[in-house]
Amino acid sequence: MTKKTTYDADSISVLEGLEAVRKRPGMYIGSVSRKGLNHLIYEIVDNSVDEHLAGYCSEIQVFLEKDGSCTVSDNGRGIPVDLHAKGVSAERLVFTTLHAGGKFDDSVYKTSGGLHGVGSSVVNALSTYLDIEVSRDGYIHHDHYERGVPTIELKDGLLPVIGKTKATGTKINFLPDPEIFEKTRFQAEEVKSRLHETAYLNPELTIIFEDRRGEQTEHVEFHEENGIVGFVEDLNKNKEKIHDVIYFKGESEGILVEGAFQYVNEFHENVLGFCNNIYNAEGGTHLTGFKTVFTTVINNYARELGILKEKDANFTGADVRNGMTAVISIKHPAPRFEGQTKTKLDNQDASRAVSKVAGEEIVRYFDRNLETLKSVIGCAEKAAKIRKTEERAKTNLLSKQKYSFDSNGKLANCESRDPSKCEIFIVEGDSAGGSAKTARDRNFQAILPIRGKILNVEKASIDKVLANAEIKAMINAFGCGFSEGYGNDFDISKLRYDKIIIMADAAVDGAHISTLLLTPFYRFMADLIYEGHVYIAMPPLYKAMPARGQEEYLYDDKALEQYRKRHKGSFTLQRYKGLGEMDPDQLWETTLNPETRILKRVEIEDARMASSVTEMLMGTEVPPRRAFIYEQACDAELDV
Ligand code: 0RA
Repeated sequence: MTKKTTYDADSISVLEGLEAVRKRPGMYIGSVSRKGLNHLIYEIVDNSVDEHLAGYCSEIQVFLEKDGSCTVSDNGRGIPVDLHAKGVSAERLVFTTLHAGGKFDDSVYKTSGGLHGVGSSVVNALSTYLDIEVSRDGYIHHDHYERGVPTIELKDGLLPVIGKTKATGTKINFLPDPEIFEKTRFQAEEVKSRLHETAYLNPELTIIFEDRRGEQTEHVEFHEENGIVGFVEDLNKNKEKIHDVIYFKGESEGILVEGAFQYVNEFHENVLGFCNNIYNAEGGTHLTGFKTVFTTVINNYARELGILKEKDANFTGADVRNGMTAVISIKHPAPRFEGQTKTKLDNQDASRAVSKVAGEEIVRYFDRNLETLKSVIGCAEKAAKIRKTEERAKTNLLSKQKYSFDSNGKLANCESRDPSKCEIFIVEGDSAGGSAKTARDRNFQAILPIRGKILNVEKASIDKVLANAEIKAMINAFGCGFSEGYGNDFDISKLRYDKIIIMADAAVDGAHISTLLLTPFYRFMADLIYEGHVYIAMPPLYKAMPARGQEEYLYDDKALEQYRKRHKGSFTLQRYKGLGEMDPDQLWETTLNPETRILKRVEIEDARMASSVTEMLMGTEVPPRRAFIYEQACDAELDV
């Protein structure tokens, strides 16, 4: 369980000033894209959750305000405001010094330790303003900062009091700094999803969310009495369930372990790991502990029941998790993280503890619920069968693939063989494909036209998927193979193109085409997305030709609206119905030329709450190269 020690001078170690945070924001919040922006909210909320875990806070409110700011308030004890050893209010130190945070120790202030658990001071540094009210000891204490710098003068080191109150709690209102963030509009859906998840992991907590930015305020309350059982139920809603959710809980080596799982009639697994309420995107020791013991348990039962005969090989781990949705949540007193994004739990004792608790509890359950056990083993049998078919399919594909790159049907490859310079455009439709082939710079741009409806692979079995010509063409062209739940033959180092760019008509809603095209990427080549290689081209919807002045391409209706406001004189408007309508020069200028085009990079924003694959995929805009280099140059300058 998370423990709070007493709050004293030593518990906050001053590492560096907030200047460092503004210079290299990415180091502290991951990125300055929308993901990083939303992260500001989580940093503040996580502190309130810690106060809940300490036993003092039952409700947290998160409001997205009309002015673009966010208010997070809780009914905890309130951040201490008394005089700190350094002669200023403790609150000041919390917001102006970079403390080690839970990443390095189990300090007072931050126990959980997640991706970038450095907390309040980072949010403060990256906000145009941050306003705080602490209700404690009968008074409301007030403080205010601008870009991390306090603007209120302390009296004898103490904060001004702006009112009386019987309540206790902390209220923080902050506005993200547009000098730092590419986008400053919080994404309500993403924030709600994360808050909902927090509610599942803390069944006694209520989280109230309001989006006050629109005409009407959206008000949502998250309270999930059933905890992670409800979480699994929600992840599986709209799916064909094979049995009721199985729940287990226990303690070992001072680590609290909790798990819930349920099988559905699908061909993949979804096993999520949390440590101290923080999602571990890269998994880690808690998950390996669970997976290992689960595989052993199921194989033992399968042999005991005679489902696996002596001559049969064991089910693989992936076999036994076929169709499984699981949430494993542990509370660890001193978590350590590793991996590319520091979200992979690294403590060996976590593996032992989960393995012990899950092993004992799952056997206890299955001993009493043989029918459920049999249907779970049924899923493993199905998976094993498919795995064998797949292994055959894969051998076939790979042997065909060997020399098929250049003779790959309609692929118009580029001349360069240096993957770092190459791009491949996936173009829907033969006519658009033809225009793109004429318009491209064949030196570094390849075109792969694909036709019509590509198979919906979310549901299809692997051999069907591999029989699909369009998907095969993509796998062949990219050159890195593919991975599926049952094995991993994907090798990103073999990728032949730095950018894979999906190009579809502007008129078609980007999200719509992404649905079918991105699903196979996500399912078989997820690393392409995780490593930022997948883009969506943004062809313009209109061309505005004024009587006097420059022609301008407009990328959506909003741009047109703005153009109308901006542009008083008369102008001719050309609307492009499809890519095929543009002449090669226009296509080059608007969609292909790195100097002038706009791309959206596909990101997996929130892989856990989404009920279908496509909801997870979102775009962030990548400006034309010139603007991009300019931004990089700014960064470089700041990076000294
Ligand atoms: C340190 C000590 C105490 C409370 C908190 C931190 C605290 C921090 C935050 C951040 C957001 N909401 C919060 N609520 C409380 C307890 C001090 C005491 O009363 O002994």
